[in-house]
Amino acid sequence: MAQQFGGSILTISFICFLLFSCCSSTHIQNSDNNVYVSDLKIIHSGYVHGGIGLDKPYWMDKLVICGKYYNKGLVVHPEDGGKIAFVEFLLLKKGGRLMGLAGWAEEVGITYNGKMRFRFFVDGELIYGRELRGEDCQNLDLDLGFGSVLRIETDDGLDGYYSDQMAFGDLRIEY
Ligand SMILES: [Ca+2]
Repeated sequence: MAQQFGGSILTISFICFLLFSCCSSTHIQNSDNNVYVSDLKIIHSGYVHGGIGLDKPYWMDKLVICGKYYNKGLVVHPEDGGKIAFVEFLLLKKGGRLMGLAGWAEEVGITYNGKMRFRFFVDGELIYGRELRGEDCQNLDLDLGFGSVLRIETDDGLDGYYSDQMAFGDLRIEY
């Protein structure tokens, strides 16, 4: 009886071990290899009009850039008056590449005939920056180096609030 009981405990333990191994490795694999910036901890931000758009803009439920819908991404719309909006994220670990697409987050009935700018910094050092027009799309594939804070800045491109709905589709770090 004791032997039977011991055998059952062993069997149950083994099944639990298999389940745990399976589920935890899948989870770790996903989070280790592909981390979305919108899921990272924000440690500092300012001058973001309407709030930081985590996976969607504040004005609608869908993030659409250059005609494509994104389930994950980031919208950093600067405050009017030439303000520089910024958001700082705590990186989970060193290294990796910043991937995604930069462009204008669409809004029905709003023109995109203007400019916007974005810049990425790692631990205060500029790693990439660009000016885009509203209809432009820019693929991103940037080496993050070994820093611990990713800072994203956006501004209106020095031509006022036209096309300053700066957004990043599928913005993620691949390790
Ligand atoms: Ca502008």
